[in-house]
Formats: sequence, structure tokens, C-alpha cells
Amino acid sequence: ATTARKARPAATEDEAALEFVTDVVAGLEAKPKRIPSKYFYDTAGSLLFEEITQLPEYYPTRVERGILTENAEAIAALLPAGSALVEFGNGSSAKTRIVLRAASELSAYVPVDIAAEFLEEQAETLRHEFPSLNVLPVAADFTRAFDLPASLRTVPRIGFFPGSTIGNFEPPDAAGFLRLAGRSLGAGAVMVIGVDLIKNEAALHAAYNDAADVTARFNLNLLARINRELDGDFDLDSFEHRAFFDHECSRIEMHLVSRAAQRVSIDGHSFDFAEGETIHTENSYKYTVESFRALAREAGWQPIKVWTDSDGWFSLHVLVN
Ligand code: AVJ
Repeated sequence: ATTARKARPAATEDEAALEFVTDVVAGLEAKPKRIPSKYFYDTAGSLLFEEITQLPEYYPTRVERGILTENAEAIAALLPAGSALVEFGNGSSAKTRIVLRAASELSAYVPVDIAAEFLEEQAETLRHEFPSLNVLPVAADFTRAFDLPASLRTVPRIGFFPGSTIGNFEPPDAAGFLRLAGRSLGAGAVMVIGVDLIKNEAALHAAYNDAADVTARFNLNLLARINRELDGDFDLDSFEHRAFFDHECSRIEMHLVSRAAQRVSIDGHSFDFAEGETIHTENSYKYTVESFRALAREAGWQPIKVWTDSDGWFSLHVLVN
């Protein structure tokens, strides 16, 4: 357990900082301007996302939790005794607890998350809650190949990817991620994955335009983070949140809209914004049960089971590699 709790080596942190500045500068030089959504999740952003999951309008978390709770026994029955649960992007592990409580035969829980500090805190909390469970956090960008702890080399692995995080990938990248996950989890591995579904536009719109403006603060935190970490001078009051459903692409798009013509400087680079110009900060793709199953098959996985809620708003898929 001591090795698992060791902090990331300094080189990794430097690499992460360099990648952040490189992606932000390249994204703001591009037309239209964009910044990858994975940068939402510094500690402040992770906490804001937790707040989003508790909003009345944000149905995905609540509905998926219902599906997990209702089917926890059936899910646990699909997980071989002694296997390790590998979660991609653990957040606060709230949904994981449902699975961990039902699957008492697991040998280890491996949360993989880019927010290193938040990850450690959550891991420590889980160790107290599940004293017999080996919690082995991995601070990594799970969109890249990463190494699982060496102690798990001979143990069957189960992938867990709840929350419809897969919706953040462009569909070809989603297939790429599934293929990569299949390689790190191994042949015969099981994957349990939550996927948000296409539904009436009013419900989709409300989920990303909440009355309390938490989603707006989450979106704007990206600019605050650039100011904090990359010596940026974004004036947060001169940008506003925009989110809408694009039918053609079957995705929610989030943008930050410049309220005025302005110039922003970041790490010695300067960027001009026209009034109304946007930074595209997120895509959140929505699928049908069948369109997701087709994507999974294309990526080498066999869909063996799917659960949805009674409204058909969210789906939980079981895939075998
Ligand atoms: C974490 C990617 C699933 O797309 O719904 C929530 C992120 N963005 N509100 C989503 C998000 C705005 C969320 N995912």
C-alpha cells in the first residue's frame, strides 16, 4: 500500500503542465477556438462537477445511480471473484460504492484519474470505508496508454466507466478508447459502461443550463484555471456560458462566449476575441442503445447486456472483450 500512495514523480507533473499550456495555446490559435474538456477537472472543477451531479436538472447521475442500485446484484454476479475493478476517471466514486458494496469478492479497486490530488483524497476515504479492499489509485490521463499496478498482472480486470464520460469523445475516439481499454484490461475482460441516451431536447437543454448556474461556473472555471496555472489574464465577467443540443451531431456543445472584442494574454502569447466569438469547451455525445452497441462492436467488444431506466434516458452496458 505504501508504494501505491507515493506521489507522482515530478517529471509527470511537469509534463502535464507543459501539455496544458501547449493544448491551450494551440486551441486558442485554432479557428474556431477550442480547449479540450479534460482540462475542466482541476480540484475546483472536480468539486463543481460534483455539485452539477446533485442538480435537479442534471438527470444522468441520478438515473444511472438508480440503474446501478436496481441491478447491483446482477452486476456483481458478472464479476469474477478475486478480480480488480479498474475505473476510468473516478470522480468522487459515489457510483463505485454501489458496485463495491455488492461485489464483496473484489481483490482491488484501481481508480484512474487525471486530478491527482482529488484522486488521493477520494482513495483515502475509500480505504477507511472498505478496510479489506486494496485501493490502488493511478494518476494518469486514461485517454492514453497507462500502466496498471504490477501486483494486478495476474488478476482478471473489470473496466468500469460510468457517468457517460465516453460522451466527451468524438465517436471515432470513443472507439479508439474502447480498443485501448480492451488492450490494457486483457482478453476476456468485462467492461461496465454508462451511456447517456438521446431524449427530448428540453430535458437535454435544462441539464446543461441549470437554474443555479453551476454549469456556467464549471465552464468558466476553465478560464480561472488558465489564469491560475498559466499566468492568464482572462476577465471572467466578459465571458458567458452557452450550451445547446446539436441534432445533426447528436451532441450537447458547450462554449464560452466573449461578450466584447478583447485581447487576452496567456504565458506571453496574446489572443484576440471578436464580440460573440466563442471557445468550444465540450462536446457531450448522446447515443441510442443500438448506436452505442455498434460502436462497441467496432472496437472489438461484444455487448452482452444492457439496462435502461423506465423512461429510456440512460443506459448501462456490459461488454466482454
Ligand atoms: C462528465 C462528461 C459526463 O457530459 O454530462 C456536465 C460533463 N458538462 N455538465 C456530461 C458535464 C457539463 C459530463 N460528463
